[in-house]
Amino acid sequence: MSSDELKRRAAERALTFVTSGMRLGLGTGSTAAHFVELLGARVRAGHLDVVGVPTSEATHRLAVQHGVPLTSLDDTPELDLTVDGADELDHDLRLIKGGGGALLREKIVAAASGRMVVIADQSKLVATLGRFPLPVEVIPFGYRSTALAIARAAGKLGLDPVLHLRSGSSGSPFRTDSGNLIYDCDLRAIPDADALAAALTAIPGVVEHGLFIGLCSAAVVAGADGIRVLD
Ligand code: ABF
Repeated sequence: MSSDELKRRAAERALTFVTSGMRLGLGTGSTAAHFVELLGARVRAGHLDVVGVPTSEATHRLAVQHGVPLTSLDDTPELDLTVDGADELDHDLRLIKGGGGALLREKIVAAASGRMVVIADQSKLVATLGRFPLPVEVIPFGYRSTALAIARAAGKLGLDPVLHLRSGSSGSPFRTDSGNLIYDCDLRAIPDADALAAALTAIPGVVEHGLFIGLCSAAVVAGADGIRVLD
C-alpha cells in the first residue's frame, strides 16, 4: 500500500472523531489535505455541519475548493478539535512539524483546540525525534544572528546542529505565510526534546519551532497491518 493510501486511511479514521457543531482546526500538508477533502464531501452531503480554521493559506484554498465552511480564530477563538499531519511523532506523542512551513499557525491553532489529533502514515512514527530536520521560524530582522544563537543553544545541550536557511521556489529564502524565514536544523537525534524546546523558545528572534510537546491528544497511524490510535 502506498504512503499516500496510508495517509488517506488515517484521514478517514480521523473523520470519525468529528461531529456536527464542531469548530475544527484544519491542518496543513498532504495527509491533512486528505482530511479536508473527505470532510468537505461529508459537509456537501449534509452529513456534517462544522466550521474550520485553516492553518495555512494553502489549506484555506483547499477548504474553499471542497466546500468546508471557514471561520477565523478572531471570530472563533476556542476550537474543539484540530486534525493535522506531522513530520515525525514519538510514542509520547511529541511531534516535529513544520516541514510544510506552517508550524506557527499550526501551533497556535492546536493550542486553541480542546484536542489535537495527528494523522500520519507509519513512516512518521519514530523512537527518538530528530531524524527529520527541526524547522525553526525566525523573523527576518537579524536572522543570521538568530541562527548563531540557535546553534549555540543546541550546542549547550550537547547537540551538533547544521542549520540550513530554507529556500523558496525562486531560489530566494522561503517565506512563511507570516513573512518569516525558516531554518531547518539537522540534529540527527533529539534525546531531550523538552529541553531543546525551552532553549529555542528563549532565543530572541525565534518566532516558533517545530517541536510540538503536550499538544497532541492522539495519533492515528496507518500502516500496512492496519490503523493504530495512540493516545
Ligand atoms: C504539516 O504536515 C506540517 O507541519 C508537516 O510538515 C506536514 C506533514 O506533511 P505530510 O502530511 O505531507 O507528510 O502539518
